Amino acid sequence: MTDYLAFPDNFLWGGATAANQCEGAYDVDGRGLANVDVVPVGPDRFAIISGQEKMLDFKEGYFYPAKESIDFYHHYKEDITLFAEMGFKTFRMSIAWTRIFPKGDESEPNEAGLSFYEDVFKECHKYGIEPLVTITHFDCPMHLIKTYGGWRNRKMLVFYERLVRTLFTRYKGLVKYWLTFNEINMILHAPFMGAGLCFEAGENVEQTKYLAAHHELVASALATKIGHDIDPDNKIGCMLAAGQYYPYTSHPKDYWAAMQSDREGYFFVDVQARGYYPNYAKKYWEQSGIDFDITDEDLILLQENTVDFISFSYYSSRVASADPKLNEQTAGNIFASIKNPYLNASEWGWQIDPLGLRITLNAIWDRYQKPLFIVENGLGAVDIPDENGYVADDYRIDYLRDHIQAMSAAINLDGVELLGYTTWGCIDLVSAGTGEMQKRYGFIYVDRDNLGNGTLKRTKKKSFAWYKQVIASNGSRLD
Ligand code: P53
Repeated sequence: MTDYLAFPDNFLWGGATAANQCEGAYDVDGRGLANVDVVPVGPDRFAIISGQEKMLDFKEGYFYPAKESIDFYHHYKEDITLFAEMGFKTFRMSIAWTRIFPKGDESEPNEAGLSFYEDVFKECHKYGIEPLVTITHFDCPMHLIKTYGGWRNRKMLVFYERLVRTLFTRYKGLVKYWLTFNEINMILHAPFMGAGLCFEAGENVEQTKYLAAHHELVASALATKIGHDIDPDNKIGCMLAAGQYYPYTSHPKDYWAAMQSDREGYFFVDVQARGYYPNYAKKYWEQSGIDFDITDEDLILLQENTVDFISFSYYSSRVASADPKLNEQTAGNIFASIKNPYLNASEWGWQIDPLGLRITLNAIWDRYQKPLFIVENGLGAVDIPDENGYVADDYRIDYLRDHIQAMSAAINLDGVELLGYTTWGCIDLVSAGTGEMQKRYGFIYVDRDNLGNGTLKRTKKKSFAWYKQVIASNGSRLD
């Protein structure tokens, strides 16, 4: 009989963060400025992260939450101790490119930045925690944006190659699990955040986005090659913002709309996992007049350097419709989705769908048959501490329990191969979408508000003890 709640012995339980959303110390030890630093909290944020409004420097009258964030830079020992107390097997984090190459195009790296991450990795290993490192989590050095136009420029490949070669060489033996680009499909939805792109009036935005995507895909293959060359033990993965699209009705046109929306994301993984551009993409470019240079060397690189595993974030399923009127209502969200009448939503309107995680796991597994890794999942919510500073976040426990059950079903009942699970924002951090601090995901509360007030004190929430028990029981105790 199948044990419904069994997880593989070496299953990698843990939590996930990203440099710009937790480190702070934006100008410390030689760090340079990046796109992710100059995106403020507030109503302009969406226009800026999507490249419609240019903000290439700090401006008076705005608050920039990434400058200080939760100051993981100076608290990492304390924070990793807490992760260890929960029993983390892995900790997902990202490297700030501008700590290693402050401008991006230098020939020599910044030693202070390199040694910071070395210390962090060593601290993880002290507790038997395996680092899972995202090389690029939405960040692009500002100098590369101003001078070269971000990922629309092929020269980015040279700078990225220098970055990854430096990282793989320096951290050989300390890091084994790597992700090349966080949510690579974000290029299409928030291109300033995803690829350092701002658009000029009259520019063919779609063409530029796919050109930048091509450069990132080649860069990802290059990183995979270099990573394997430097250490054959390295496991290198891609990363997709996932969440299956459902058709709004059973009308075939709605099913078709859902399939097309799914392909916008799978397009990237099709290349990274299979090694070549899918026909539907080539045909779409042809029909939309999108045309850019792809060299034979690029095609060979893509073909020969597919990823070892596929990682993804999952917060919610999505809904697509062929009706343009319905689609209009969702404009302004990073991922367009019509409200699903069968699901409840978070305070930020993200629909809660644990079965959707099982569906998504199966869809990706069926498509690629490569090991999967859920590297983000969780509930962003307003937490209200009681008079002792304690947060009883049963709503978060419920969300995670339901998703862990769905994951277990995918493994045990469907035969999906899954390497691990890292919940998003295991310690409260700044939201990527809104820049708010009060959209919290953590097991650990951090005393800081949307405008940067607070002591940065860390306090365990109710979910802290709960997740500790989940990990200690290898997923069999979810009560
Ligand atoms: P926040 C939108 C939709 C799906 C994933 O998001 C997304 C986003 C961006 O908002 O990004 C990932 O913080 C991303 C993380 C991010 C997390 O989801 O807006 O990889 O950096 O923080 C959650 O609630």
